[in-house]
Amino acid sequence: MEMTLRWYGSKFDTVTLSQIRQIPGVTGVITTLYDTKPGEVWTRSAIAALKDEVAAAGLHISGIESVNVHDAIKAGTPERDFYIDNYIETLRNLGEADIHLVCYNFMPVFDWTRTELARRRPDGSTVLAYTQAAVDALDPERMFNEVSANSNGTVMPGWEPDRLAHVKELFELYSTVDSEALFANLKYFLERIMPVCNEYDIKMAIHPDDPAWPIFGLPRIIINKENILRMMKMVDDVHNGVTFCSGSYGTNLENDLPDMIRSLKGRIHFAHVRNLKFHSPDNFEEAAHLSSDGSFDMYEIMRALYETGFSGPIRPDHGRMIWDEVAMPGYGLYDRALGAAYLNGLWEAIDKSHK
Ligand SMILES: [Mn+2]
Repeated sequence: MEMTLRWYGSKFDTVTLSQIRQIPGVTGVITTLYDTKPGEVWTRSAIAALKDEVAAAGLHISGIESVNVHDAIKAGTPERDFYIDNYIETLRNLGEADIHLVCYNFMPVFDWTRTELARRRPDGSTVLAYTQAAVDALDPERMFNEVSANSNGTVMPGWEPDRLAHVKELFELYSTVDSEALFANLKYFLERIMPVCNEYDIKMAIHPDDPAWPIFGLPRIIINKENILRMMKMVDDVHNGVTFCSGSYGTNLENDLPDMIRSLKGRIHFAHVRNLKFHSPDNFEEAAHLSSDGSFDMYEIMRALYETGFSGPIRPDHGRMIWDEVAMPGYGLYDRALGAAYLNGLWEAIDKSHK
């Protein structure tokens, strides 16, 4: 595995590449062209500039998170072929730049959803949190407003203010899309992009839906072992793979995370490893990465990745806000750096115990 950190680009991130370079064991970044819109072609010059900037800091691009999928593709509207052609062109441009990993998600309308962006924990840190009761009490428009008002001046991925203006239209777009239709639209998309992925050896890594159940009446399919195995089989190509995100699949306590990792052997191309603390099955918050601070056995998660021969990039995921840092919720420097050091320590111990 390679330890990495997500970085949104110098225009958007409070964390600098030179800070990332000083986290022990971190050699790459997972990044994106954050100001491109879903459906837009990523130009070769923009990709080259990003690559050069990262290289100048002594790091490299380990993968892209994300190339977002346009809603026309997810909803299967007549315009989808136009947007898939653009997606293919972006993949070709990334392949030409020697970039071989692309994370994406197939969630309708919303990216990951939390109902609190700064819940205070007993140690004084603040974390992202979720309660089903709060989602049930909110409508989607209010949700958008609250997220953008509490993001410390940053733009949260998937919660870009310009999407708010279209939230009603977006819901209309999905009014006839159930989970079977969403599966069919995903299959159509994957079958069309697999040739270019094979040509350039680009591993597509779908991110799970978060939380791992339908919200606001919208279907969600990348939520459990049964569905992800169905997706792997429906387009059975190694380039159709998975981002294993412990914090997203882990939102559903019925998901056995190490068992899921083992069942996806060879198809996990990217891993997000983080911990959650549950107060009840539908009230959880994001803990420190350390096992004892949350509800997951992080050693067993890392061991399952190790024993299935995982060789892709791994990154700590949402961190707590600590030591008075002001940053995008979940994406500060300090707690993610602690997470990277901890995950590296687990990996070293597992590696040595296998020798
Ligand atoms: Mn994730």
